[in-house]
Amino acid sequence: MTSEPEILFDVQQGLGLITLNRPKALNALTLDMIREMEQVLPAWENDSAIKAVIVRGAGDRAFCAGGDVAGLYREMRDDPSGTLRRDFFREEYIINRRIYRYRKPWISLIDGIDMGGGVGLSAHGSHSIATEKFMFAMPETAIGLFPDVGGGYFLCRLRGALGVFLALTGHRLRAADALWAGIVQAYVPGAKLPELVAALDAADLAGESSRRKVDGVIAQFAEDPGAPSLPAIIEDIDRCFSGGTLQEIVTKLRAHNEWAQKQLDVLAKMSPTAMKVTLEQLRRCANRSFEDTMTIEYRIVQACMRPGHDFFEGVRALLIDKDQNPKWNPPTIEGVTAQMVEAHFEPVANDLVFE
Ligand code: QUE
Repeated sequence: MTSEPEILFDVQQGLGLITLNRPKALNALTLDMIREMEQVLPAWENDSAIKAVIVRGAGDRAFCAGGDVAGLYREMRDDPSGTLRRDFFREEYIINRRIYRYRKPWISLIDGIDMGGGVGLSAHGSHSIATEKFMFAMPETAIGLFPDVGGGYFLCRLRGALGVFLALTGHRLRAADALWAGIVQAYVPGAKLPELVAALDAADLAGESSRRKVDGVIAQFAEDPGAPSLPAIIEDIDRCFSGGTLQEIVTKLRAHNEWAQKQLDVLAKMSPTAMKVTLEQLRRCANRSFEDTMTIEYRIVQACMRPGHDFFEGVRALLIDKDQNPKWNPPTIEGVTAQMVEAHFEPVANDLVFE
C-alpha cells in the first residue's frame, strides 16, 4: 500500500514550495506535517539557492482548516497518558515562531479556507495572498479552545476592537475584508496564481530588499476584491467589544442594535470558559513579543488539554459526533470564576520558553 505524503516539499528554480496535502481533511495540520516542516525550514533559510518560500494547500477547498484536533480528541479518549497533546502544540508554536522570524519572504497562497492552525502558518509570514475562495476565521471558542498559533500576537495588533470581535465570535472574513483589516496583503484571482508563482520564480529576489521585490511582483497580479463589509460595522464592533469584561461586552450588545443581537446569538453557542480565557489572553498578550505570546499560549493550551476541559466536549459536538450541541461546563459566563480563568495562565512543567 502506498499512501500519499501529508506534506510535499519541492524546490523550483529559486523557490521552496510547500504543499499541505491532506485535501480530504481540509489540509488540517498533523504533528508529522509540523515535524517535516521543522526538518526543512532551517535548511532552506540557510540555502543561498532558495530566495523565498511559498506555501499552499492541495485540493480546491482549503489552504488549511486548522490543527488536527480530531487526532487530539482520539488520543484523549483512547490513550489518556499519550504525548500528542503535549508535543503537538509545542512543535506547532515553534513553527509559528520560525515563520515570524524567517529571514526570507514567506508567501502564503490562500485559495480557500484558512482557519486556526492555518492562520498560524500564513499570518506571521511576510506575504499572504487571498483569492475569491479565501475564507478566514479564528473559530476556536466554538470548540472550547482559544485563538492560539500567535492569535494573541496578531489579533491584538488589528485596529480597535476588531481582534477581540474576531476572537470571540469566530466571524469569517472573505478577501476584501481581510485586505481591509491587514490580515492579507493582496487579492489575486485563483486562476492567476500559477502565473504569479512563475513570475516569482523568474524574479531576482536576492538581497536586503527581497520583501519589497516580492511586493512588486505581487502588485503585477493584484486586483480589486470589491468592497469590504467591515467598514459598515466597525463602529458597532468598537463600541461593543472594546475594553471591559465579557459580561460588560454582553451588556453593551444587549443595549445596542439588531446586529448586536445577532452577535449575542453567536456568543451564546461558544464555550463560556473559552470566551473568558480568550479575553484574558488578548489582554495579557497586548504589547508582548511574539516569543512571550507563545509562552503564554502554550500554558493556556496545556490547561485546555486537561481531562474534563470544554475542548474535548467542543470537538466531540462539532467535529466527531456532529450533534452541534456541546454541553459546556460551566454552562454560563457567570459560572466561570476568576480562579478558573487564572488556572489557564499558570506555568506548566514543560514551559515553552525561547532564548
Ligand atoms: C473550530 C476550530 C476548528 C474547526 C472547527 C471549529 C479547528 C479545526 C477544524 C478542522 C476542520 C476540518 C478537519 C479537521 C479539523 O475545525 O481548529 O481535521 O478535517 O482544525 O468550529 O477551531
